[in-house]
Amino acid sequence: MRILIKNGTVVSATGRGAADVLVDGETIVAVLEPGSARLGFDLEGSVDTVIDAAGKYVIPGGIDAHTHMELPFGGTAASDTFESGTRAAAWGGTTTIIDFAVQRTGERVQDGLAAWHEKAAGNCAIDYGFHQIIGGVDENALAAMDGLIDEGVTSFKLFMAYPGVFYSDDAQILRAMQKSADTGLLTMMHAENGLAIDVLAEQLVARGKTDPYFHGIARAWQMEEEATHRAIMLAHLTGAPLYVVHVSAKQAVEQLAWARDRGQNVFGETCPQYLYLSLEEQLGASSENWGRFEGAKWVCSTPLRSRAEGHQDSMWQALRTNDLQMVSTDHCPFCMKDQKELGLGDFRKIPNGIGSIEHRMDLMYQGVVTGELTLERWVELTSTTPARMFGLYGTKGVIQPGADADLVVYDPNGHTSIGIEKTHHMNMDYSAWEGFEIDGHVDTVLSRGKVVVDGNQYLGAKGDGRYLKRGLSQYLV
Ligand code: DUC
Ligand code: ZN
Ligand code: ZN
Repeated sequence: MRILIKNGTVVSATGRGAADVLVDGETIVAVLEPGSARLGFDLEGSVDTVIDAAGKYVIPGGIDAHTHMELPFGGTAASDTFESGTRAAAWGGTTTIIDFAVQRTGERVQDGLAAWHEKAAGNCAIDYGFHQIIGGVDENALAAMDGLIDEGVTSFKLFMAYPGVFYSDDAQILRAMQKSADTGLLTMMHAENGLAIDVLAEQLVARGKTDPYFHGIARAWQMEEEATHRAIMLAHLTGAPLYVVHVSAKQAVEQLAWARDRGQNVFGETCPQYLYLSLEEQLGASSENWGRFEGAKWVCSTPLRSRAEGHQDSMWQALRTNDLQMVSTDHCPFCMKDQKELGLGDFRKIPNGIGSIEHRMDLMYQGVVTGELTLERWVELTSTTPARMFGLYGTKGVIQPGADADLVVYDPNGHTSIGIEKTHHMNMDYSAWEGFEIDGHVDTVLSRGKVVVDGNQYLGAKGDGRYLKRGLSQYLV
């Protein structure tokens, strides 16, 4: 199948220009000056499908490098399967995900990874890779980490939060980071001081402060700043490259900037919820249905932060200045019924997570509309840097001959209304983004040369997506 996308403005991380994109099979074979006449033959007549992108942007498909499909967590499991979650991703212009395989204390890393392959294989609408959560750093886990690179899993995540679940103490972190420095595996860190947070949470509940809002009070920004600093110092000592996930506190960004200015290989992502939503709105959230519990829909960790304290502005700024390099979703959806409701009367029991995989490209494009980001930076944050950071660049994250034909035709004159009855395809009974209006629209999505979304039609299929063996990070200094 040969496809020509003509008349569009091709946008990359470094510029934009009028160009036609020729796809043959699964691959981009040419990026051409607009108009085929000068080639001396009828290019349009030689292809099976012509997509007219006049007035629209043609961008590399989005890469969401932080998702949790089917994650068993908080007494339940994330409500999107690989099938439903990757379909929703495709609807929203994301053509690659990197999900987190899980190993817990006492389990074999190989078994955790195999279980994730089992969940995903044959079910995904788009291509997918894995990071490895190491929830129990012991001799066996450390030895098994040597084998991850051969499996195409070139990054692992540790948690300084969630004692008794995924938590690693400093000794475990040190050992795992030594392995990271030896092998080139990228250390990803959930940087919050979980031991102190659990004490604060217990004290709040004992005083009757049980509403969802208090989740954010217990997980104070000092807990994120301190853990981020500690992770940076351990990374400095060991020489491990460090990537801090879901950064939400401005003080944590300051730590990252400080480390980067010293020349350390330290990176960070934020997520749409830390750019748009706030603790104040969570306090105000109430409805007839859910009473004071509605704020549960925004319970995630790290938590939403105070707008009055300037955290959201600081995230946008850091995205501009490259103190933060990427935007992922941390897609970890739960329904309100039977899932978030587990925490009625005790915020500690609310499963932590927000579903956003379908809306990341749109929400970040709105940052272009409002002047927070340039068009090029939008592409860089959502596709090109994720590809480079996680060893996919060249095949993914770029429009050039030889790259996979993962392409999105984005209409800046279109409009997207977000909500459970509107654009929502995620397996959730509410939307954390209800009522958000976007001045743009994902029109057409190609995944490895197959048109999977065409306007309001879904043409993809379960099993279209392939496992991606990733290389080492291409972003290190
Ligand atoms: N944070 C969340 O909100 N959900 C899943 C795990 C995490 O760290
Ligand atoms: Zn996390
Ligand atoms: Zn996560």
